[in-house]
Amino acid sequence: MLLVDVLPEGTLLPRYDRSALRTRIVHFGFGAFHRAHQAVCTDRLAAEQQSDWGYCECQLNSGDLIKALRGQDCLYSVTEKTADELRTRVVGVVKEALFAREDGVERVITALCQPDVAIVSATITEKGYCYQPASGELNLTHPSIVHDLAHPEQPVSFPGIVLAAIRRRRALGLPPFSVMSCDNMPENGRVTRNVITQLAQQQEPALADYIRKHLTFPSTMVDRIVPAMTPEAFDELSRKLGCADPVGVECEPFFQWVIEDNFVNGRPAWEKAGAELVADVLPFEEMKLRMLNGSHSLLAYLGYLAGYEHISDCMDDPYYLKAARSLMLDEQAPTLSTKNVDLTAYADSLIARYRNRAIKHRTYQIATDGTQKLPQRWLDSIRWHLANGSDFTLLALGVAGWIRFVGGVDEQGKPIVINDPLRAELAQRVNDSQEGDERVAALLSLRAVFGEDLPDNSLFREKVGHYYALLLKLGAKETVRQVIG
Ligand code: NAI
Ligand code: CS2
Repeated sequence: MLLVDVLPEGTLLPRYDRSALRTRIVHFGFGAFHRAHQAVCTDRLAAEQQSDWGYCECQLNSGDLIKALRGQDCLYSVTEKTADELRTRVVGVVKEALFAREDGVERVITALCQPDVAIVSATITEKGYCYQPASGELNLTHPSIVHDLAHPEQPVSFPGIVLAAIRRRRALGLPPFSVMSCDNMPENGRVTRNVITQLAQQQEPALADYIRKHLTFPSTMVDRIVPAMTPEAFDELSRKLGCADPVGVECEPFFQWVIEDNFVNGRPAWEKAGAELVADVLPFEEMKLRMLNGSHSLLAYLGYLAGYEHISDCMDDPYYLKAARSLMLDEQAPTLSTKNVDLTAYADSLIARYRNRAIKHRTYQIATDGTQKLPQRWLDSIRWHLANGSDFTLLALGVAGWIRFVGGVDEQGKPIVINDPLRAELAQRVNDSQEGDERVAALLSLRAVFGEDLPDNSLFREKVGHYYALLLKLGAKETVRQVIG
């Protein structure tokens, strides 16, 4: 348990009056990222600007963290790490915490219907939105959505729960709130609006109209590398803190949060604590999703296959480093609508962050949920190159690496556990196809990911097939060396 009194000198403690905080934000997804990103920014505001914006944290699918958090007065630590510096802060802006399965979804809906609640935010991973990755539309066949359509008052999905609260607030005459996604999706505000409004449309078209008129869904670009905590990381953290903190996280010092300034019922002055409030987030998120997340995924699949456990290990291989930088500058940068940004300097700063050895960011972690990530990280860029007749070697190599990875067996013949909401479908396609061209064709015809166009594009199929064959023949390390060398 976190013991504030034993923490090392220099730890930043929440010395502000926590009882003055009000629950004005309900956040879904109390994962590593939220704890080290939005909550820290909001904590800075409370500490430095006497802000009274506090959180109710909600978990939908696992409760251990919520239990641990409640056991330590809703406090937890965030430690920023570089090779030679550690900085710990204890975050105090959480007022209450709920685990829907144990506390009951009714408690979550009641929390959302507190009159002071002005913002609902989320870091629930791409799959939490129950959308079709290729189109950004609600997946009406998703089991949780099928459930919520049948039981609108006992919903289980994020869109279903938020919708139930919107319905109730409207009936009670309470002001509407804004719903802000902080997940790595393109136009995450649009996706969030789509899934909630489309669910409403199925249940009660008048409610869908109300949402269109009265709610806003600000988009955000979020950036801070926050690896999942491992047992070893927790042990090391306990040694540094002088006590255990089961809710603690570690992250890099870098922090970026660009927010579309479009809130219906007020917002914290996040710009006073390091965020940027802008009219249009799209150029920022496109740049970040394609250059950072796109290169992360390339390193994740090809790095994992090569036996590199962490992103920083990939950076020790000069060919991998060069491949990541070349993907950013030669294949992603030209596709961007971003203006007035020095993309070379941006790429160099990303490489410098990837080299931070104090951050143990596993390639396996980044490789999870590939079906939800590929469209925004690679596939829109591939479409751009196909339309412009330009080269997309590394993007095609990345897709080939993903196919090799979801094949489920590594280069040493050991099984790879595939973590992906479409894993059953992936496994079926793998099992029903022969290794080689047939496997490539089976996976590229997954239209929920590759859309209606790419599966039928012969240049795309040929290029991916070519690099897949090289990966089988030479292995990932040698393929990257040959392609980039
Ligand atoms: P995490 O694994 O620590 O947390 C995932 C959270 O999502 C948990 O709270 C979990 O309960 C929730 N969740 C998972 N599936 C869900 C579902 N179907 N419905 C509702 N909630 C669900 O992961 P972490 O690191 O917090 O990342 C979460 C997301 O934050 C990422 O997927 C990404 O979109 C975004 N992000 C993460 C960054 C990082 O470096 N970790 C940086 C930038 C963005
Ligand atoms: C990573 C991101 O897990 C992943 O897929 O690419 O979480 C990445 O660490 C963040 O977006 C950095 O801001």
